[in-house]
Formats: sequence, structure tokens, C-alpha cells
Amino acid sequence: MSELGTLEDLPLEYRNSLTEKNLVPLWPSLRAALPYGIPARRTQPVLWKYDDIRPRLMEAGELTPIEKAERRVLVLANPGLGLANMQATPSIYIGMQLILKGETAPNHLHSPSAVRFVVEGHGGYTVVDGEKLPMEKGDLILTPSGLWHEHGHEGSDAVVWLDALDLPTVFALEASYSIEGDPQQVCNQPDASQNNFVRSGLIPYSALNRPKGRYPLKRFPWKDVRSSLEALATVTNMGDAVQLAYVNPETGDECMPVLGFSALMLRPGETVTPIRRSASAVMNVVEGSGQAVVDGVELNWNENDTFAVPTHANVKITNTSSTKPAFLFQVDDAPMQRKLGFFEEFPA
Ligand code: 1HN
Repeated sequence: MSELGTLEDLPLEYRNSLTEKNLVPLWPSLRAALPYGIPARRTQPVLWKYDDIRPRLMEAGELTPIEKAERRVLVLANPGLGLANMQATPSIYIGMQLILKGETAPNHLHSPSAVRFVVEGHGGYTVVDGEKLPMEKGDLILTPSGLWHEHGHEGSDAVVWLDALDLPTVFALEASYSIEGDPQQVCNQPDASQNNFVRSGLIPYSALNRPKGRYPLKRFPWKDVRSSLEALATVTNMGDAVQLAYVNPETGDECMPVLGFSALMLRPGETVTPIRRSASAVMNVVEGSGQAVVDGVELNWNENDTFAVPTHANVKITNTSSTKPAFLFQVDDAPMQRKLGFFEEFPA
């Protein structure tokens, strides 16, 4: 490991001559770009308490009519990455969106891909590519890149959901844009989770004779996810993660191209220590309470809280209840890292 030359080692005149021609010497910045052993991370293991978010979101409901917001969202910004950059982790955008009784959020599409994960309230819905998708607590709704989507609320109390987008990556690539549209024609059928993909391992026969659908299933009801986790728990040793991935039922691939989604169950008193990995993640608590220790930082979470896990972090998650299970929803950027060829796991 030799000491590399610094900028100051170079004559000022030479440095100026480089700047003048839009040239930069690599060697003074090489170690910063390629740190030894572990990436330099600005992302903090931060916890956003729902008790802090909710009153402020309701206040936004009073302060800002939906027409003045289009989407009424408070962004969960990681202070280590700069609040204005709207990054929960380097690649993951997270917001909490409020829609009130009778409101609609207008139809649009955009190049970033999004998902909605419902936090509270009844009667919300999203129309995606003509398919009307009910939104109940814990339901995952996909709004992939380029598909029209609009939201509405036919219930009474406030509906809140978590938005997760690959916006930071798409924006960094200078490829983020949107198009406004007229309200969609809604097809008069329940969403595909109710008729085409009712049970895993069974897909419509006709799907075999057509190109694999990119997004055949756009809503994953929480009640199915929860019961599947409970079943998986019966054959999983304590301490081994009870975790299910949300996939495309026609291909078995991750359901979205950049961000990955999974659900985790922690049995009463259980602690899991996931393998350290190169992906960053955000976790949202669906049910229960517990503690995460992320790179030594203790995060005490309750229902609806959300926390960020930096790349390469050491993580330990405990369900602190001795009687009730805990359920967490995980967003990570492993699909993108796999596609780019640098996803890694670091077994202890
Ligand atoms: C968006 O389209 C929605 O459709 C929510 O509800 C949050 C954040 C950034 C860019 C687009 C939505 C968003 C967003």
C-alpha cells in the first residue's frame, strides 16, 4: 500500500492547465473512489418513527389540498445523503403518501418504477394499466416503469402507504421523467391476484403460449403473504430467517427490475442475523415491535416504523415480544446489483 501523490504535490500551473481543458488526475482521488475492503458509506442506519411521521402527514392533509400536491408525500430522507436528495439509501427512494376520503391523485406514468406498500386505512385503490387494485394494510402494489397509474379513496378514514421507487438511480442516470394522462378506463374485473394467480405454482394455461408477462401480477395481498410466512415458519429453524420474496409468477424472477421486495417474519423472542451483503435496504414494520442493530446502531422499532440499512452493513434483528410474532417488509437494491454483476454476500 504505497502513499499516492496528492493534488498539492503538483505544480499549480500544471493543475490549472488540466482544469482549463476539463482534465483531472486520477491518483489523488483513487483511494476515495476505491477504498480498501469496504465502501465509504454516507448512508446512516436511520429510524423513522411512524409516530413522528403520522401527525405531520395529517397536517399536510390540512395545509395542502391534493390539487396542490398531485401526490401528498413526506419523503424519508437519509441525513447522511443530504435531505434534499430524497434518498433513504443511495438507490432507494421512500415516501409516506396520504390520501383522504374522496380524493383522487391524477393519472400519470414515469420512467422510474414504484411500489406502494399500504400502512393504514381502508378503501384506497390504485389503477395500474386499467387494473383496479384495492389497497388494504400490507398489500404490495406494483406500478412499474411506463405503466399508467392513478390513486383514489372510496373509504372514510385517512389512507397512508409507503412509496418505494428506484428514482435515485433513474435520476442519477438523467433518465427520470413523467407524462400526465387522462383518467384510465378501468376494466370490470378484480385484480389478477383474485383470479389468474390465486395459488403459487398455478398460472393460466394460456400464459404458456404467449411471451412471459413482464408484470402479470400487480397486487400481492398481505393476508396471503402473512399466512405463507406462518406456514414457512413451521419448517424453518429458529434463527434462520423466515423470509419470502415477491416474484413474477410466470418467470420466478424478482417482480421488479431494480428494487427487490420481501417479507420477513420473526417469531416471538427470535433474533436473526442476516448474511452481510453488498445491497442496501429499507425495512418497514407491518406488525410487532423489536430492535435492529445496524452497524452497531440500535434502532427500536414498532408497528409502521421504517429504517434504513446501508450497503455492507452488519445487521441483527430481534423480535422483543415474547408472545407475538413480528412482520417486516423489506425493500433492497439486490436485483440491480445482481444485474450489474457486483452483488455479494459475506458469510461471517
Ligand atoms: C409518484 O409517481 C408517486 O404515483 C408517488 O403515487 C411518489 C415520488 C417521486 C416520483 C414519482 C405516485 C413519487 C412519484
